Amino acid sequence: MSNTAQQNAMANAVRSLSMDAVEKANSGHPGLPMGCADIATVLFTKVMKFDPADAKWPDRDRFVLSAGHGSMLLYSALYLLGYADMTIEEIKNFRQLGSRTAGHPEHGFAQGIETTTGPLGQGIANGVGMALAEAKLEAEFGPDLVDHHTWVLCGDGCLMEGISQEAIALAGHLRLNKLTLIWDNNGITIDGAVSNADSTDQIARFAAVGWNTIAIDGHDQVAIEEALRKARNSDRPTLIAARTTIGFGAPKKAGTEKVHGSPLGAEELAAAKQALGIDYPAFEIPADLLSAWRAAGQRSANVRGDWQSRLAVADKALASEFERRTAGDLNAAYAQAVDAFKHKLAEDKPKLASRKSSQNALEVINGALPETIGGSADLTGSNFTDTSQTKPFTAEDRNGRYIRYGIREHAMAAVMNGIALHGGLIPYGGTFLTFTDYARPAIRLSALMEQRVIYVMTHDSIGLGEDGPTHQPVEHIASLRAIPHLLVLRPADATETLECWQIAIETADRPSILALSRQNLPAVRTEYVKENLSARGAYTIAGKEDADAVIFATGSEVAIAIDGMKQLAEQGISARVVSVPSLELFNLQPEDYRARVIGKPKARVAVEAGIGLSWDKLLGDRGRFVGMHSFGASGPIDKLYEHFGITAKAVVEAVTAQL
Ligand SMILES: Cc1ncc(C[n+]2csc(CCOP(=O)(O)OP(=O)(O)O)c2C)c(N)n1
Repeated sequence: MSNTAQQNAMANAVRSLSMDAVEKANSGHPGLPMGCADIATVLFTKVMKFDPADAKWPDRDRFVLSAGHGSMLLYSALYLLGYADMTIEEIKNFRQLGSRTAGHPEHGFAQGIETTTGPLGQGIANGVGMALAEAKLEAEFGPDLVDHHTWVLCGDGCLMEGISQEAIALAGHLRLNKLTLIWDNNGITIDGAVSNADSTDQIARFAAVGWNTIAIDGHDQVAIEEALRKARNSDRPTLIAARTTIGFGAPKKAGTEKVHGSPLGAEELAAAKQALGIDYPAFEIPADLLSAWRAAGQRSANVRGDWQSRLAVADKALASEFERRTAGDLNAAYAQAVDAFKHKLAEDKPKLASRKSSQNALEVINGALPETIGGSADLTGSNFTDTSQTKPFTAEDRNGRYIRYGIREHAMAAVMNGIALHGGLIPYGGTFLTFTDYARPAIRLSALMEQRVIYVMTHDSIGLGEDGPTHQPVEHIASLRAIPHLLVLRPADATETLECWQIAIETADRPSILALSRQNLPAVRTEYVKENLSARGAYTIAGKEDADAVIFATGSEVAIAIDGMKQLAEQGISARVVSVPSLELFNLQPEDYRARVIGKPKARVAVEAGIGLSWDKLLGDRGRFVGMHSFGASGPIDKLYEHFGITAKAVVEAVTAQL
């Protein structure tokens, strides 16, 4: 077989498996895998650096299938390359419950799936985060240990999504030259021709944000290889616009939306196989083809061996730090530093906005942990996300550890996902809590992928004052609590803020949102306690165990609840205040602890300057909620709390109404 014929046959193996798997599942997207099979064949068998024998090798190239609906492209390649957990059985079980081959690629389901994709455009931003992490770690550990490339394959849909603009503009600005975006330029989406809805000159668009651009025929494997190699040596991120035919090979459906997201059907499938020269049965890749793919899978084994040798002879301290960082473990200095700081807070009892307490905690954490990489979506001076250690990461200086994300909340969150997925770094980033709405799709994916991404969300209530209802979160905390696996942390004072930071840093498999106040908060925790009480989710902060009333409160409202408790005492009514920095963590506590904290009071009240949705369970039928029932308003903070009835007096009334 000629070289060209062999390469075509290898690409057809991807097409064959993809067509068959979609057909068997009677569900899925054959168009993209068939259209991008040539690209995948060249990328995986000739250009990319990876080793199925050690899928997590830290210096592997990363591949992101941003157009996640084309998942069979990735699954076929992983099987053909010899990833142990991507068996032919998994391919046959495409889209079945419990299989590794989910409808869209899910991180953690199989080796070689670097990120969960499906919501279009996210993968582009994840790739930016991975390339950013690579550049930062290369600067820190040197190219002997860190020198790899990030490849992202996207479709027209990814490029239409707004997040793509945020992400590519950031990548161009930061000159992330080890990032290549291959655009499956097939001119088709679900509703038909791209031209029905879009007429962007994508080449001009990418050039405008500082990218190198290359346009090729995406079925010409020689041109593909040349473009990929050029991209790898570029001084800027590169767009490869690869003109392809969706469903390549399907005689009637190729080039149309009919092949985007439905099985070909028996007749068209047989005709496609005939047209492509695929003469072997479904799921049975001939031995010579499979061994050619498997050999390609082994290509970088020596490169990995050389890398391991370099790690073995590297400076001992550098190598062990590299290993700690890639494992995601914390160092001993961190635990000592935060405990010392906790002692200091108990002594000082500072009255500070929790956003300021957060910055103080971060100063200590960043001092101990070089792996934190901070940033803000242009609100650094409000979020207080910078510390003395955080000089900016820029196109010129890769040693910095602060990302100026610009006004790009959505990309910030998805880039942080990419950084976390890459490994070796712990990303945190800030904006106003109300703008979590602008980042929510990526926050949801942080949670779905179980990544340690830390969202520093300040200005967490009407307490922000004069900026008014556009900026005042009301439903946000409740709606974020609705995202499974996300930790929502709302600390009441400086000590709780430190504890919440500890939770966020020490929880390697969950993202955290820190909801922080703009306004000053008095110290409500005045004694040093070694245990991280916030990690219990909720605990009694004031009052006696057998009190008649229990007042649950979070963040800035804990002090109001304590005032209410004191006023109740003057009336001879005993009350207890429970601080609830995290409802999620409280729900995870053993039943006896929960029962003890909740108690059997005659009156139950919850106080939170947001909507009451989260509190129904703790309040039961009779309990009362003191909080927001509408949007906020523009005005000074004390007037707003009064106006919306979030006061100690309101707490007292809510209690007495139940007695
Ligand atoms: C955020 C988001 N919106 C909508 C969808 C549903 N969707 C999946 S694929 C697709 C069309 C994508 O077109 P294109 O990227 O050109 O893919 P191709 O048709 O070439 O496979 C749409 C709208 C999605 N997955 N994510």
